[in-house]
Amino acid sequence: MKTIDLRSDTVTKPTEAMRKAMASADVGDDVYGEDPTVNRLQEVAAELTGKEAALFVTSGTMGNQAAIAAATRPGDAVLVGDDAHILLYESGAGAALWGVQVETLGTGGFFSGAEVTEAIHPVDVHYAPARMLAMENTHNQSGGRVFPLEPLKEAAAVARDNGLAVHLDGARIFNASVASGTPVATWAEPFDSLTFCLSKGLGAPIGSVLCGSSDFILRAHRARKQMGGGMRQAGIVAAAGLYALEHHVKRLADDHSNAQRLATGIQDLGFKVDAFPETNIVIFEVERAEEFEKELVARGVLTLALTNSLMRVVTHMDVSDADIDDALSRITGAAKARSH
Ligand code: TLP
Repeated sequence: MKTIDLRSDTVTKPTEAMRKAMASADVGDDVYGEDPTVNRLQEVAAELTGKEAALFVTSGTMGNQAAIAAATRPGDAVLVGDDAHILLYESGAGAALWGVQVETLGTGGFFSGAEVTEAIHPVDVHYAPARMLAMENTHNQSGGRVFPLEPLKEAAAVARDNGLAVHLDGARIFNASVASGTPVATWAEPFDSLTFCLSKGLGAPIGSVLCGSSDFILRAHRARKQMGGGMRQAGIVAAAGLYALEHHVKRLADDHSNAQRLATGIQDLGFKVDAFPETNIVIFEVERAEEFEKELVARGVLTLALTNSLMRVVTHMDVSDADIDDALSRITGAAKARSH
């Protein structure tokens, strides 16, 4: 029985063609800035996002943290939507590495300009001064929802008018772009900086890119070094990123339609789907989710229990249309076995 891995879009393995591109990559020592493939990836990323410069980093987490380092000082506050990756899943790095306090606003990862205004405290010694607003698009924990462009622009503009740096955790910004038909550069425009991940839906084995102004990237580069993220012949992995940007963007639409099919099937079984998927993530309610996760493992379907009542499944390039049908029939089997 083939295992169908729906835990995350991070689980994909490089294709043969991607491996060939990696094997033949021209490389150099990137700590000296001499890796032509890394340099090319950074140029392509800057161009795609409409920013001056870019920095190849090991992960989305490192990209977000380098951005925080570049824009804040210890004791500053970083504002994020609730359930943001920066808050929940970066192992407290903002506090541990840069001494910042992460504060939340809005609900379900979304907020308005008025909520940004409200979240920025007046100048008063009691408060940690808000120095950065970090938004997340698509928003992971809400089921890969796209933060609509107009409210996003408004929230970013309010933060900027109040002197905050505005960062986008765009781990899945290509999903937002494909789902909306709006270019990545348009989604990036309201932000001083953004990260996007090559190792999620785009199917590369490693890597993210942080983009911003040349000055900002210079500061972030230092933070990357401090985190031990200076890689040497990194062109081997940058080549996978370049390959992914060239060949794996349009196909994200297939992941989105697969997620919708999965959501419909799951809903038909009587589970409540949190929000009908706009992109590649489906979150649904299940009693004793941790137990259900194990019941599905026994049937060769890997999922993620986010809490004991919420499960997440994610579509990606290593699950085919037929795998979705298969996964649905195995989930149906597990759900029926429960009701007996
Ligand atoms: N998310 C992972 C887990 O860490 C939860 C996943 O499986 O979805 N921003 C967002 C919005 C993310 O979803 C992730 C990864 C990151 C940043 C961090 O990327 P990595 O894993 O490359 O550090």
